[in-house]
Amino acid sequence: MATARYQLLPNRSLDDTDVLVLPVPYEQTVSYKPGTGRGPAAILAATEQLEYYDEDQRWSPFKHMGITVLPPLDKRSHESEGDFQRRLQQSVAALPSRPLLLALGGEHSITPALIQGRMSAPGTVVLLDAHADLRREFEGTRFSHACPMHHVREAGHTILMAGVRSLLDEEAVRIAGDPGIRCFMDRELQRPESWRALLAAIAALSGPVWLTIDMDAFNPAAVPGVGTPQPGGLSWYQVLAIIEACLFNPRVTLRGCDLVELVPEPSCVSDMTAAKLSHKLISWWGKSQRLDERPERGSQTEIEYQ
Ligand SMILES: [Mn+2]
Repeated sequence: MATARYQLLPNRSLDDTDVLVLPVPYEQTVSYKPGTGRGPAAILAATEQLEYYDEDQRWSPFKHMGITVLPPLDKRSHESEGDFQRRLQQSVAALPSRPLLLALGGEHSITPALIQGRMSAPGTVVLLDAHADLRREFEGTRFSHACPMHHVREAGHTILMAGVRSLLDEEAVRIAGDPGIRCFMDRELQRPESWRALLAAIAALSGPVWLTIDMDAFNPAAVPGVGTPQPGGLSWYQVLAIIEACLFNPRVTLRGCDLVELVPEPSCVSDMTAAKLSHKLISWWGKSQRLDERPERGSQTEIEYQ
C-alpha cells in the first residue's frame, strides 16, 4: 500500500513545523527509463532504515525539529500538464514560508513551479545534474523534464550548475553566452582547482537560493536508479561537500530544495542514497538555523515506527 508509506515519519501541524516534505510523484514526460513516479514513496520507505543520528553534525535533528510530510501532490487524470504546474505552484505558494520545503520527485519538470511558488524575487538556483536541462521544449512539450532550467532562467533566476556531462550544442552555446548561468562540467571537477572554484562559487552566494538535485548527478555506479543515467558523475562525498557549502553559507537564505528523478531499484541503494541525502539536508539546514540550541521537544519528536 503505497499510501501508508507516506506516514512513516511523525507529522507536526503546519503551524508548528520546521520542515515540509512534499511528495510529488509526477511522471508524465520521462524519455528513457520509467518509474520516477514511485520515487517519493521509495525515499520515505527507505527512511525507515535510517539512523536518525547525524554523524557529521553530531546531533539527532528530529529531537529538536518538527517535520511534516504533506499529502502527495500529483497530476489529476483529466488535468493538463499546464494546469498541474499552476496548481503545484499555487499549492506551494500557500504553504507557510518559514519551514524548509523539501520536495521529493517525481521528474525534474516539477522544479520551476516549486521555485515560482517559493521565490517571489529572483535568486540563485543551484543545480546538481548530469544534464543542463535548458531545452525550450522536448518531445512536443515545454513541461518536459529536459526543460526546467530554461523556465528557471526565463523567470529571472541565475543558475549555478555542477555535474553536467550531457548537453546539446544549443545548450552549450547558451551556457557560454549567458552570464546568468555558471556551469561546472563534471569532468572539469576532477581537477582540484576547478573543484575548489566550485566550492568558492557556492561560498560566495548570497540571498535566496533554491537547491535542485537530480539524482543522475551522482555516478551511476553508486546511484543506478535514475531515469537517464550518464557515465561519470559526482561522488556521495562530493555532493555532501557541495550542499554543506551551500547550507552553511550564512549569507544564503535557502528557500527550498528538491530531489528528483529517482527510479527505485531492487538493491534499494539509490533509494537509500536519496533518503540519506534528505536527512542530511534537513539536519544541516536545522543546524544552520541553530535549531540544536532548542530544548528537545518531548515524546512527539521521537521517531515512532508504525
Ligand atoms: Mn534533470
